[in-house]
Amino acid sequence: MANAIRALAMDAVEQAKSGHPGLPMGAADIVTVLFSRYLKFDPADPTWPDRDRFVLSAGHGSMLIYALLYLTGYEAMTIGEIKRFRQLGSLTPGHPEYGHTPGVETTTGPLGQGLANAVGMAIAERHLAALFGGDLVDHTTYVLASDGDLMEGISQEAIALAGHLKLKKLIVLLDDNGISIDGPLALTDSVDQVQRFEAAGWAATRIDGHDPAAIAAAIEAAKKSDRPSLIACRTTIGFGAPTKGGTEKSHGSALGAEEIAAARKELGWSAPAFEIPPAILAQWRAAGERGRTSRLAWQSHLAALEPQKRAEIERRISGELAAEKLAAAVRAVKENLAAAPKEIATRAASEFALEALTTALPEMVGGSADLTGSNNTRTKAMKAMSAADYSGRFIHYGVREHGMAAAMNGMALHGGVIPYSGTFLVFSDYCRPAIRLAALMGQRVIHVMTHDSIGLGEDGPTHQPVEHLAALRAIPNLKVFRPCDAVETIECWQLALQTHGPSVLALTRQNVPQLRQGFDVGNRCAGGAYELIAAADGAAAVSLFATGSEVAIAVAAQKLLAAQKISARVVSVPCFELFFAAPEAERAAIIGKAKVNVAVEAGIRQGWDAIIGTGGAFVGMTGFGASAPYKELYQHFGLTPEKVAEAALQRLEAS
Ligand SMILES: Cc1ncc(C[n+]2csc(CCOP(=O)(O)OP(=O)(O)O)c2C)c(N)n1
Repeated sequence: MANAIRALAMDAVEQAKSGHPGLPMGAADIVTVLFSRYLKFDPADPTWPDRDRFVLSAGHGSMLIYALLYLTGYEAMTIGEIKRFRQLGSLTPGHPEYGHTPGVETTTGPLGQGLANAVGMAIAERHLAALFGGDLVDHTTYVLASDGDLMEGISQEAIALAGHLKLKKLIVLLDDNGISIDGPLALTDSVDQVQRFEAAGWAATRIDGHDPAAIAAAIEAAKKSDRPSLIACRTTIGFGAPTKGGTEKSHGSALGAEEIAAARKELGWSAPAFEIPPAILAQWRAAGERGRTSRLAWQSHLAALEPQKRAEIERRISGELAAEKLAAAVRAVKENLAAAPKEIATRAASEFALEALTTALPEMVGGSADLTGSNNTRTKAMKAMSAADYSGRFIHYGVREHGMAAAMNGMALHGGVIPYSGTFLVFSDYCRPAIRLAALMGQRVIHVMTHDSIGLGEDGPTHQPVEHLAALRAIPNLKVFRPCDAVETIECWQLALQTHGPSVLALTRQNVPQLRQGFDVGNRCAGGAYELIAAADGAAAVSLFATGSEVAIAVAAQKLLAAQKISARVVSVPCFELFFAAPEAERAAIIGKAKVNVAVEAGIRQGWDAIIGTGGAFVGMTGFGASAPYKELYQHFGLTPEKVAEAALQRLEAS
């Protein structure tokens, strides 16, 4: 059975003249034992909520999972798809892609991410089991990881968090082949992974990864453990390839016809390319049918539940929001703000919003990377999640931004929860690879990123984001919200929750006035930008655009211009991505026809030309910030109403 995986991997990579045969050939025995005896899954229902998760963290070995999907009988994964490995539009892309290939649980390729996603999946499983009971939620998350996964820094954050939370249903199988691209691991690494995992609170063991009995015994022991488990499986990369096996030559290129012929001989595999002998295919298909009974039993159990409980569980699994509850929560917050306007930081406004939102939406699971008090992400009622109580809805992720962001992806992929969490905006760089993958996968994760400009003041340039808004806006399919006041903050929260993809909420440390007075039924942020204040009389000579804390500066600049008889309007731009997605005519109407466009944002100009044009004036940052009280910094860097008015006047004179 394992040789079937090896043959398919060799043949597909050979046909594509591209790909990685070494890992699937080396790890074939491990996954054969796992899929034929332990993994709880049903190819007939790839999204069965109580299935075990299998994460191929070493995504370069994608032929391993494609072979498994074909062999175990996932309908979509035909031999034709295997033959079209790495070709445009095939179900067998270079690295496994979530949402593209049924049976692929997460997109992997950037090493370390899959392992950290799996930690999030295991967290979600424990949390939901605590809420809904072990008869409905009881599955294991398995990871196949490579040496490269464990060399990446993110792996340390992931394993430390998993060990601390005692995620006993997380089992990592290490393809311990001692080879990476440059050659033997001895060139670069001398970590004892068993000791390393043990130190992080895991059960860890080392076995022969080509011995099915040892693999089975280790998995059985891991399933009984009260801790997460590492099984380091000693393997030979490219197992069976007589000259390239055991070396980096089998890692990432086609083996060549001669080597493949010799490998077939060595493995005793005489079937032609892409053909699996019927008896072996039948054994694999039988392995694929093992889970059917438990899937059906699970479904009947769900169907027999009291209707209200069942409906709630089904709603949570589907990711559908309780629309009326959300609308009522948003409305209540906005009515409250209309009745008693608040001059508060948008991070505080976010906490105010969260009090209502987390009550309305029990699926929201919050957190922070050790900045809970600064990010304002924990509401009063939220209990912390711990190894002793997984029902808690707030995760203290520790100082682990990257691991946190990747775990959030895993939680969202698992389903049943909406993860949100916090750090400083400047540390979005520490989360960026995971945010990018959330965008690629279209996962609803919400990053509260506070201290969003020089407005954080005294902590200085190391902590002051300058290029971060532009850098985040550059990621396709990510929404970056920068609300200007408490009302926009709840509106942006609503939009983030309604988005099938990731969002960043960039929020201030410093207080901002409530510019939106009165009550608006609709969500004015939904179009991404809107006219906050129209020109006082006639057509505007100047359009002032701003986001977040700088909207108040634009409003003050408008008054200065009015004193000089210059008519200006103010446009708030809480979300570029929504604005750019609006129909051309709406965008043109919001940009307006003023002679002069001026934008103000405490960040770099990059990206703004699409709104203000290359001829527009930009008042913002051109370099790093400095350490001082924030009001002085705004003066020092010229982010003031006077400078905005001056920029407008200069352009008017020049035009
Ligand atoms: C973050 C990241 N850096 C670099 C790479 C490129 N890369 C792909 S596989 C690999 C290492 C291969 O070694 P290992 O993980 O042990 O896999 P094996 O050779 O055993 O297949 C590297 C550096 C990557 N995919 N992700």
